[in-house]
Amino acid sequence: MKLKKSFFKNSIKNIFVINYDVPLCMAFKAGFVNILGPPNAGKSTLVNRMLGDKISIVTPKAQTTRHRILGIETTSDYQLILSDTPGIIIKPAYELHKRMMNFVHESLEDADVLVFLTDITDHAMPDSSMIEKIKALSCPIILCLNKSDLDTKNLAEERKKDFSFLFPGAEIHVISALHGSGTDELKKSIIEKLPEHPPYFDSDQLTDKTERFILSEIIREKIFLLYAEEIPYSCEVMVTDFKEKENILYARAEIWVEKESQKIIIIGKNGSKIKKLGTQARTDAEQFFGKKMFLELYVKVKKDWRKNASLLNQLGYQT
Ligand SMILES: Nc1nc2c(ncn2[C@@H]2O[C@H](COP(=O)(O)OP(=O)(O)OP(=O)(O)O)[C@@H](O)[C@H]2O)c(=O)[nH]1
Ligand SMILES: [Mg+2]
Repeated sequence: MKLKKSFFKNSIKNIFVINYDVPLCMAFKAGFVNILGPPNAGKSTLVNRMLGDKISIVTPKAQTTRHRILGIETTSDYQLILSDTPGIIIKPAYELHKRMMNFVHESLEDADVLVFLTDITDHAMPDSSMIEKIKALSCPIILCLNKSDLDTKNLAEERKKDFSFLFPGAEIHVISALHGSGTDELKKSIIEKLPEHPPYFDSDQLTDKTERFILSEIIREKIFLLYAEEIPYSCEVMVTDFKEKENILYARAEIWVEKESQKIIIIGKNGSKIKKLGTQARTDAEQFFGKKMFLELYVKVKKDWRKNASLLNQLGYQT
């Protein structure tokens, strides 16, 4: 018996990968591999590396990822469902942070394999409630010490000892998600641990997210890279229009800020800053979607959106 091939939801390529015929036999493996860890540890970089496709944005600033984003790889033997998650926030300051942490807690609940990833040079250990939650899991736990390329003080052995003490028996990998060292071995070990299960998603699906979401994230990545201090954290992006006409994509997005003063900063002198933002976002979006794009950006003040439950609901942050 063969799985029915999925139909393309729309003609935009790249969200979907090549169709494989997946035999629905008992040896097929599928499972959720949920990647958790502190902000800035390299979780999104690792997901992109293991998928070989950029589905999650990466910046040098902490708290870049705000949602749970699935990256799916299907072969004739397995379906690997990687969950990128927001970095663990110990003391949530806003309702937004609480909603981000809901994605983390959800990821603890449905993991078939849990990957806890930290920066090898960061001596902070997970907080005690997170340790207890991870220890209580019945699924395999893999610890990853990332950024091994920055380990000039040979911290690996010491950090391995610390983590084996916290999670006795857990497998530990020392990797560099950025440069790819140790990531093939990690992926192999993860796949070995997947349970036998039929695929959860169509074999040609790369992510659970929509084109609108992907575009909003591309714009948000550019905001994180182009603006300083509190600006990236005060911004959210909502794509309000996304359509294709004669092989060209037309998209419109709103950048939400909390205050009028932030709107002025986003726009810049004579619109120079927002123009740069638009150009960079469009270039990346065209590469991702494989089509030319017209992108219109608008800046809107949505007072205290980070604290506003109904605006957060609208943005897809679950309660
Ligand atoms: N040197 C080095 N830098 C890395 C490595 N992995 C990730 N980074 C960098 O670390 C920064 C954060 O990476 P992300 O992948 O966004 O980290 P994250 O854990 O997803 O961060 P949040 O989404 O904020 O929780 C980026 O500048 C990455 O390029 C690595 O192996 N070595
Ligand atoms: Mg991230």
